[in-house]
Amino acid sequence: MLRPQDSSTRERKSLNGLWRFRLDSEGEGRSARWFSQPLPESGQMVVPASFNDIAANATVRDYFGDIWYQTSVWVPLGWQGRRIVLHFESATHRATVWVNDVEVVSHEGGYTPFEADITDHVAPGQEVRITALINNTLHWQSIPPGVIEDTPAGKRQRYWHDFFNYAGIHRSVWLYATDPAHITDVTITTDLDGANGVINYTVDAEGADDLEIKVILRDAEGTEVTTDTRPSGTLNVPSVHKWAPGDGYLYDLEIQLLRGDTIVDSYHQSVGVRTVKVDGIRFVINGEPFYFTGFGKHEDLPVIGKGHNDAYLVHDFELLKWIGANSFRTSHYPYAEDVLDYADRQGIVIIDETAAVGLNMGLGGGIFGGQGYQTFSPETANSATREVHAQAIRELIARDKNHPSVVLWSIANEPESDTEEAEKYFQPLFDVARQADPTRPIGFVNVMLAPHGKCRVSQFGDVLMLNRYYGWYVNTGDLEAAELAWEEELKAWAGDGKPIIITEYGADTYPGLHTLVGEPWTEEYQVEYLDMNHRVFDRIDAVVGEQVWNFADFTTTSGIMRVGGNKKGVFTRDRQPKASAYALRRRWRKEP
Ligand code: GCB
Repeated sequence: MLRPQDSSTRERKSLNGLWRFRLDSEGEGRSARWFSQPLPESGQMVVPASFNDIAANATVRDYFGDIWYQTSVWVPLGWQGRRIVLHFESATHRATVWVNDVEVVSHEGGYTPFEADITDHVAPGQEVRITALINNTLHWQSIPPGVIEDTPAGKRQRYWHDFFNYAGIHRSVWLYATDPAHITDVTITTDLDGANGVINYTVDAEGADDLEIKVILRDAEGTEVTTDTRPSGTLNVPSVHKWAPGDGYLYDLEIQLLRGDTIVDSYHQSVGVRTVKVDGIRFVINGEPFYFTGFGKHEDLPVIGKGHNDAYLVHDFELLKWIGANSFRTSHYPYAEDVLDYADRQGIVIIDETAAVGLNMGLGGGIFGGQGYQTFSPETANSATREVHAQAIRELIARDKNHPSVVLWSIANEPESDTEEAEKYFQPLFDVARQADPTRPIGFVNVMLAPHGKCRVSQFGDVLMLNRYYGWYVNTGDLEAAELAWEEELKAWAGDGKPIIITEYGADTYPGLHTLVGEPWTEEYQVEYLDMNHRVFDRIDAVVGEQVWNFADFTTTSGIMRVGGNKKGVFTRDRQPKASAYALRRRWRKEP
């Protein structure tokens, strides 16, 4: 699915702004046909934003169930004879949408886009009512999973991931128009041939059998480099300006559908020419060994929760540059497409992750609340869950396949991986990912509970991604013992002969808390903890990356291990530096 854009033949209309809003705790709206009228007894809600923190109300914040959003929009008069599409960049965690009284689309999964061709249900020059029934409940067949428990105080939503279950319409909603004959998809892969670049492209189109195709490649200055007239082919780029970490150089591939001289559809796809591969214990970009520095991040902001915000997007990337980070992981779900587009342009490298987090009943207790479930079983995560997970992988790759910034797919974070059931669950999912993208390495993020020798899933990955908390969750406050234990485990993993990226290491740190001798929770301890980790990484050849947990403090469910959320940020939630930010800056920028 192509992201909506304006071009010489395409036009978008943003539906962002204030929408009518209503929680539906009894689940009565569907049978009462709330979509067929102005939403009764509604309030107002912001799109894009999570709804949770907007209302000053605990019931709204913790609400789970059906949620109604509704807006009205005038369909532009000029869209006569055009194909008209309604596009949601995401709705968390699932949605059904009506246009006036007609149900047009349903979608499962909170972090990937969906759309409906609504041409037959609207008329240019008329106002149309758009109603979205969002549902944010997590259950065993959702990704991420959760469960609703009956408690003496009523029903409660439980889940096993360490971030707040923000929900709503987090990203932009668009109406857009194209010609009935239109481009539906484009797939780009790139290669290098000495100093020259190679761009392989495939264009898919609908209703275009009698049309010609033209693709025009332009450089960043807009100068034409080459053209072609085949729906799929290879373009050669003499003396290519490569896309590289720190150098987000992009070419523009314009795809045109032509009837004679008339351009019927035009779509612009940016292209970064680069190669990625795993070579023994090296992670190689453009033939050069690459070392990841950076963070696991979250989409998490005051007031708007997981709502996308361009000011924070640009600011966060400025902070990445300030600190000398070259990469981050989209922990623990696909981020807004604006983020990926910006990473392409800024030359920031991305590990792109699905929302498969919390598939591990061995974790938790104090952090995530009561458990008592088995991760993989016919009643819990089962083959239906795996199909939803497979679809999440396909949708992530379909959405992000053309981003040069994305160099590695992460199909899950810290699932149970030390059991036969886990091995059976995951093996086919690696196949799904490889089939969807044969060009990029694939992996998953391993948890401390499945150390080397016990993990049965890491065998399927091209790289090893490890989350480890020596000196925090184990050997707490004893960095000497932590260093020994950590090095011993890492050496064992290094024996596998694959590149190792440390995708999480971190210590909760309450900003402003200081002790002369660093104690857990102080700014001093976070610095000493990171130093210890870095000593270990620097001694192990196979370590090709370090991503601190986390870029910034973020909101979680409440619990005795969390003080106003997870405080492992190197920056506070409002993006002020802790002492560790300066320490990392010195290391990553190699400044004294
Ligand atoms: C992890 C998880 C991450 C948590 C983090 C922590 O291993 O992947 O989601 O937030 O640990 O701080 O406990």
